[in-house]
Amino acid sequence: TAAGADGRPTFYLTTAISYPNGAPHIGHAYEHIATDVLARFKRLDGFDVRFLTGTDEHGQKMQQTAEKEGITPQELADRNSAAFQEVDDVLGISYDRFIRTTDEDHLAASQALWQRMEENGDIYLDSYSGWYSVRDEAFYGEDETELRDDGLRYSKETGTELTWTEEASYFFRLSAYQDKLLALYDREGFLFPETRRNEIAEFVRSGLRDLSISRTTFDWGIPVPGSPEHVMYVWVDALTNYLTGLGYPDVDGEMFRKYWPADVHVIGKDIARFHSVYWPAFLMSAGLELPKMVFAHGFLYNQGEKMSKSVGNVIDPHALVAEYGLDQVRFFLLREVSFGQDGSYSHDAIVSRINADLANDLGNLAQRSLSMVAKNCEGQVPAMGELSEADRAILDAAHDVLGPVRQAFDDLQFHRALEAIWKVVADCNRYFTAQEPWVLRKTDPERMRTVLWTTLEVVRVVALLVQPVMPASAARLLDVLGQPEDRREFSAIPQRIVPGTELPKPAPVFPRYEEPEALKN
Ligand code: ME8
Repeated sequence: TAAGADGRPTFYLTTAISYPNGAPHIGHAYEHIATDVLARFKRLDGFDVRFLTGTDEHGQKMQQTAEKEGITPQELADRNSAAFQEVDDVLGISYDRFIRTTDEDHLAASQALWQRMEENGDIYLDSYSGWYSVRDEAFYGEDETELRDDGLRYSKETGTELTWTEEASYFFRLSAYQDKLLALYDREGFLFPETRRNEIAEFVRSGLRDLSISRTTFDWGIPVPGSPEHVMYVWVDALTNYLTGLGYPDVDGEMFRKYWPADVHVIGKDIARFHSVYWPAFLMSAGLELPKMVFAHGFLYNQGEKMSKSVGNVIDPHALVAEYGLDQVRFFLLREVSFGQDGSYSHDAIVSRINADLANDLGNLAQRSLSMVAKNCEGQVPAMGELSEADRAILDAAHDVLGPVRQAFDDLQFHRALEAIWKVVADCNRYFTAQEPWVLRKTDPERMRTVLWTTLEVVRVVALLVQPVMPASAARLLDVLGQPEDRREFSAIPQRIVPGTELPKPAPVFPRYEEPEALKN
């Protein structure tokens, strides 16, 4: 990783940019939350982070949706891009820039990238005839399509309807990059998880056709330099957003030098091909460094069912947050689903995580220890006496967990990181119960104080570590532990909780979820 001016290592991460042709749903929320958690983790771990997200506003899908609604594509984009930004705010997404592909600087960046690829001899004019899915904004080869009983042709992979398209088009010499791409997957992995990489490598090995990269039958897009009757294929412009976000084409600019290449593009599995085949090929053509990692997460389903407007089971992130609380939703999504696999959302699953993991395990541990301290230690962090073997074991477990947690974050295995932290919580609950500080209160007050100090110290470490996932709840927990703002980064983990620290009145941080009366019967 490159180091910034102040010596801190840099970390540049991005989400996919969403199509604002409809309202944001829980699938978008999932991706943005996961990426946000990684951004927050890296900041707390001493990195100079840049986090980009936004909306992908061009293309035929946007144009068609706007026509149906009787508004201009720009009006549609304005309205829905605002809705996406609002959801990001509700979800606490700590992005540094929300890019819109209709932003002025993005036009310049896309045209500059096009020109670099053209100068490299990778762009030529021809005509395209073939199948196009407006829903997927993707071209499909004949072998990737199927004719159904209704007489229409569909994508085998995504099931979306296809239209026959014939038009003058510029092409990108994708076929020239086959070997380089295969070498990339072999050498660096590049695309994760591995199952996705194997699929993509298989696709590339089976032979790459040159890619149609401009359209002439509609005009909602970025004009091709020198040929304004062509607009760029929306994916060319969309992928370029990752460069625009750093000031491209100013490659000598501070931001670009500092943060490019990206450390990770977080995307969903349905757009792995665009990010791991087209994108690295474009970058190689333009002579730019490649991102270090593309991570394709799985899809989120509603109780195992695909969410769709027609089924009426699309989940609105606002409703979810209003019902369960933001940190609860963030925790649930990352703890419940193995990142990279598909996952399912259900009311029962989220309630069970809230009540078991949060209220019972972490909430009770904090509440039990803090209320004993409030009653028996004058509301101050007690002084510890000599540490027993049991004390040392649980303290070591807490302090040593940062290593595996950091590794899990570097692998984007958020569920593993949380699993490791909750193992410490479970061990500490067992420790607390076994030590019986409520008995020691009468028999050996010094020993009681040592047990309470030890428990507070473990809770402090856990609170520090869960900040990226549950920023507000962790902050409240650190407040009731009397931790100053400047001791909340991971570098503070080895600095033990200071005896004598004044503690505010303890207040429960993780309430149980109670079923509303109406739902009980
Ligand atoms: O694909 N579960 O935009 P998009 C999990 N504009 N993730 C989901 C999901 C679900 N049910 N549904 C969608 C696009 N996603 C392009 C991206 S990037 C240069 C251009 C994910 O609005 C999806 O996989 O259709 C993608 O990563 C993101 O949401 C935006 O999807």
